[in-house]
Amino acid sequence: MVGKPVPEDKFSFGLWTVGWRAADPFGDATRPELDAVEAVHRLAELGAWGVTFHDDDLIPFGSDTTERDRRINRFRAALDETGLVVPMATTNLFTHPVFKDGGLTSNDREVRRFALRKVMRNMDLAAELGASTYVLWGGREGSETDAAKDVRAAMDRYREGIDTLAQYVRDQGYGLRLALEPKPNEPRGDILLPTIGHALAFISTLEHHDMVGVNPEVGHEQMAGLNFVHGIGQALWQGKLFHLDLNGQHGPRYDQDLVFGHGDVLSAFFLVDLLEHGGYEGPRHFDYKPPRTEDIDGVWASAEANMRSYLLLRERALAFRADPRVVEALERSRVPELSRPTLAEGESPADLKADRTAFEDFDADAVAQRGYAYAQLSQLAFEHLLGAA
Ligand code: GLT
Ligand code: MN
Ligand code: MN
Repeated sequence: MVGKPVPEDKFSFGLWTVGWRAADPFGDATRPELDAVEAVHRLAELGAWGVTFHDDDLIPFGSDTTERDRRINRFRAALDETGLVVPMATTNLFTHPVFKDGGLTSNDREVRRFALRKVMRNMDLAAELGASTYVLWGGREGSETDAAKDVRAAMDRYREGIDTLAQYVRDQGYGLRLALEPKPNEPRGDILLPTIGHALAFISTLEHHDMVGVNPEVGHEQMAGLNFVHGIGQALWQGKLFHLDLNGQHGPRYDQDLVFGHGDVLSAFFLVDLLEHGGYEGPRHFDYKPPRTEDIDGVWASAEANMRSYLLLRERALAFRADPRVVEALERSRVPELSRPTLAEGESPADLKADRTAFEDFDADAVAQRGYAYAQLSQLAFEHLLGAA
């Protein structure tokens, strides 16, 4: 059985997760406000390593300088007392009505300039608190009608905005990297940069592309019916997995933000397997919502559940990799063979063309008889997941 989480596990939580008051489009809040200082202490007691925030989670929109400083100082003191770190911060460009048509891609230029300033201001605080990643989730960047948004102009403005922010980070000498968080829809009818793939393609067009990666969220890709593990695999392969948001989702529907693993559990197993052996060393960040039915005890129970789910899946994934039957099954399925280049060292297209065994003498019908034994392999994974192997 797994033990209590420890800082080495690198578990982090957004202040907006445990602090969610559970107001939804149909009902009022069911929980009172949670003090950020209380959140830091409780998360530390539970074994978390880090805490993340939007500017407005910590300092309500419109606070004056005195109030702002007071809140920051209390928060900083709580961090010092508990040893919790701030690995990431982000900006709220979605709650205030001024952002109803977006921040960086609003049709209103004044809004875009205000949005940039709001991000820059919180980047200053993020850098001061030692964060290394700055997330940008463009929840309001999008439209409900295609008549409203010139998508090509919006992409120009998105690129201008991200490059301006990256340039700011560079000019200030901050140790921050930017991570874009894709989502297909909600709250907008359609959101720009809807998937990991769109975000990666967009990043390649940036002047400061080296400073920008992705912050994919489990549920957001699954809302689009996509395979999260494949998306993470490609982001890792491109060196762009700067951060990630772990949670649970039951397929395409509204954004559920369930506890990690409490959705597609098989996908969660393969995700943890990939993160643990795929070279990802960043935070294991939870972006979930404690269900609206829960009181504060339920909030802390659900926070703990995220970490326990990850640890349980990690235990199972490590056992899966270490099982000699799995090593053998992977061989039988030719999984390691995919790491072998298709051409031999130094082989040219002309050499390949001259190789009769590759085509003229290749017996496609005979090779087609080979089974890949994925049935056995995938059942082994399933049994390990259930602790039955
Ligand atoms: C908001 C959203 C999340 C993002 C947060 C970062 S805000 O809660 O639903 O997916 O990660 O801005
Ligand atoms: Mn998220
Ligand atoms: Mn979400």
